[in-house]
Amino acid sequence: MGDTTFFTVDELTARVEAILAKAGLNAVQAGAVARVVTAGERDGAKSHGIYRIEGVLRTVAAGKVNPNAVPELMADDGTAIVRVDAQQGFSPPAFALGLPALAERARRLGLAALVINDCTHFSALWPEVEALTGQGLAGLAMCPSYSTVAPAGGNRALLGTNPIAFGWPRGAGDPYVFDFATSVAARGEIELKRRAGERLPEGWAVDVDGQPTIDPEKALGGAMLPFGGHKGSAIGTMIELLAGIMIGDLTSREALDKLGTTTLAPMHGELILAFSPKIFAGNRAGDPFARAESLFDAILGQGARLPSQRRFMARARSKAEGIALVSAEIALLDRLLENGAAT
Ligand code: NDP
Ligand code: PYC
Repeated sequence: MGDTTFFTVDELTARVEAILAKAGLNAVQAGAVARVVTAGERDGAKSHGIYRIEGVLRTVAAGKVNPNAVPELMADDGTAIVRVDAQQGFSPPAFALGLPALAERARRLGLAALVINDCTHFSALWPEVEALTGQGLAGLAMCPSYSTVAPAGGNRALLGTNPIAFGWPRGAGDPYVFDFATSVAARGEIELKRRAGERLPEGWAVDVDGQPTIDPEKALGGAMLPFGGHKGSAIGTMIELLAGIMIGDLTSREALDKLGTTTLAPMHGELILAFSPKIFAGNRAGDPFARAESLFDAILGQGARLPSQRRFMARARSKAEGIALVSAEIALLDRLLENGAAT
């Protein structure tokens, strides 16, 4: 395609990092944020790729995130819980800081948790669980967001889009990973449809009066719906409890009250659990990794695909050909470097 330019991961990371550094982020923040944004583009996960940079810059310009934050690892309190204070910076550098201690404790104890407090959060969660599977561990990550989702049976925004991600290691192969919002779709998907002038599928959202809508503008002004009715609603509520209230951090409603807008990235906490399948299996019969492979084979044997398969294929394509950006996306990067975010 004549409209497309290809970048290596290093080239795109450097380009994004330059935009973030010019906007005032220190090296710790700019580097970690640039890596997750670039990973989103590399994996064809557009709703959390370069489209997110503008929101990051707006949040910095509004003074709602600390661009100079250096996250702090709290002293070991003898429990299975590793704590990182993000110092009101973005979540990716806080996770990077906590990961070694989380993995070490999970390998030693079988189960460990990483609590990140006071982080500004805009990213996908698969980077977290994939980092754990890369160390032979299973992982579960979750966080609130800001209230944009009505509980099942309700009609006003209360819960967040509250993502949850799980990863299981598969040796040298790609891990089993799923990562999704507990709303019907991520809010980023609705924003991308608005920009593209597309309508929403039925059942995604209600307008400000609580009436069903397929208009992205009205959906953004109203409330999104949980996936799977009462089931998604309950999982979204669990995330508010575990990754908000239990870790002494903000719920989605509190995060929105504090921020006052959905146009900036919210500040709250994140919870990541790490499991050692070997320790959990103990002396029980059967190797857990081999048994997992037979489960995956049975799923694939029915013609189904595993979650993240599309993403891993996009990653392989990006590795072989480079990360493809169209001219409008390159113009966006140029504009953000030149002028920062439109206010
Ligand atoms: P999707 O509904 O697109 O679902 C994503 C997951 O389901 C992926 O693991 C995907 O794999 C898998 N999947 C999709 N279709 C199939 C299929 N047919 N068979 C098997 N697996 C399938 O995601 P969402 O829109 O809900 O969320 C997108 C992203 O937004 C997530 O990464 C999430 O973390 C992020 N998010 C972040 C928030 C935050 O506050 N930080 C809030 C909400 C969402 P594949 O990728 O291979 O298609
Ligand atoms: O896509 O729903 C979303 C989202 C909210 C905050 C970050 N991503």
